[in-house]
Amino acid sequence: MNKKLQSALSILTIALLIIACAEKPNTNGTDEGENTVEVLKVSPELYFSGVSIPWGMTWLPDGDMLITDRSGKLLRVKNGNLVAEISGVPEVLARSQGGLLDIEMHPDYESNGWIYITYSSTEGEGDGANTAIMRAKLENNALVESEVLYKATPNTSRGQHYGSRIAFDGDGYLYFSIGDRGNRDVLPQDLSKDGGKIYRLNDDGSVPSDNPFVTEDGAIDAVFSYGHRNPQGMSTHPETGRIWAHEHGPRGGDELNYIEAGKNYGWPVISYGINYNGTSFTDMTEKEGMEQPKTYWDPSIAPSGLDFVTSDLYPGWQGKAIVGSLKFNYLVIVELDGTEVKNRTIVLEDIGRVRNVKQGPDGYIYVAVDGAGIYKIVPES
Ligand SMILES: [Ca+2]
Repeated sequence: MNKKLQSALSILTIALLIIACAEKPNTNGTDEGENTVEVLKVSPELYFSGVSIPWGMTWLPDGDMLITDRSGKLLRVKNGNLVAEISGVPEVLARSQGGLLDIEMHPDYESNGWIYITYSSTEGEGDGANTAIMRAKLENNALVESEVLYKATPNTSRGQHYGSRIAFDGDGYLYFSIGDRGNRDVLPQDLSKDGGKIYRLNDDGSVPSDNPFVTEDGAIDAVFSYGHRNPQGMSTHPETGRIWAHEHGPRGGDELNYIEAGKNYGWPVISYGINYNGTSFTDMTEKEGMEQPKTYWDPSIAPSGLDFVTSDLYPGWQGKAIVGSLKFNYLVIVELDGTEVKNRTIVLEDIGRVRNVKQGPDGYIYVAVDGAGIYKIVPES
């Protein structure tokens, strides 16, 4: 081959690689790119152990932590010690993946006192349960002034894929996720049905007038995005104020998505995964009108919990997303460039089944692990 042809071919190869990189979600693993994450050594310190499935955690202005145990308990913890089990918690169907789920404070909690909770509720039509979101205030370690803001219908006796996570965006809108309830062929692509959606409400439960489907006949007004499988991680980017979410995919298809109004995230029409029994359900990984994930995990990590690091206690981690893995017992640090994923790094290997991860108001990252409790992640100096 002559030199000119050779160099033309290599330019073409590079060009094709760039195009491929631009179109496909980035799946870079632990060894790609400039990596500042590995430099930092961290170790987990057990902070609180009195919880079995620690789904949600948030903080009161005095620094006390509120922790939901999926079994139906809401715990108040001060300096790693149980202060109280909060009363007035909604009744939940604590079965399979259901129970007391996420908890989040209103961004203006100090002035209005509202706390938001998602859970599996048996209220309404049909056997079983479906995901609900409520708000309440805390008074003498009791929830008072409780209001149910949204309840997915109908109930189903299927035990899987309730979601659920809660987040407020930079403009104060309330988002929560509901999974496909094990009914992928019916719910996620049908805008008139609950399930497989991310919802957006005003903080009082009313529907914002600019929600994407308010003018569409038959569509549920509260829906913000659809085509989701089971989002159990959702968080607001600290700089943009926009929502990111990850979701449990099928085998080899867990996804991290940038959530935008009215967008279809494809489940189950497009996916990078296959059925857990090894059979295939779609041969499409992309389709016009459907969003690509920003990254996907193959093999599936079973992601749970998502936050962004802003703390200066973790040099090199700032601005990055942190994702828990239920399946592989570690944390993944995801480096972003705008809305694109640059690389992923595994940290805290063997910490246990990570149910949730959040940066606390004290700047420390807290990792909630099934069967173990809450760990405080301490950087080694
Ligand atoms: Ca998708």
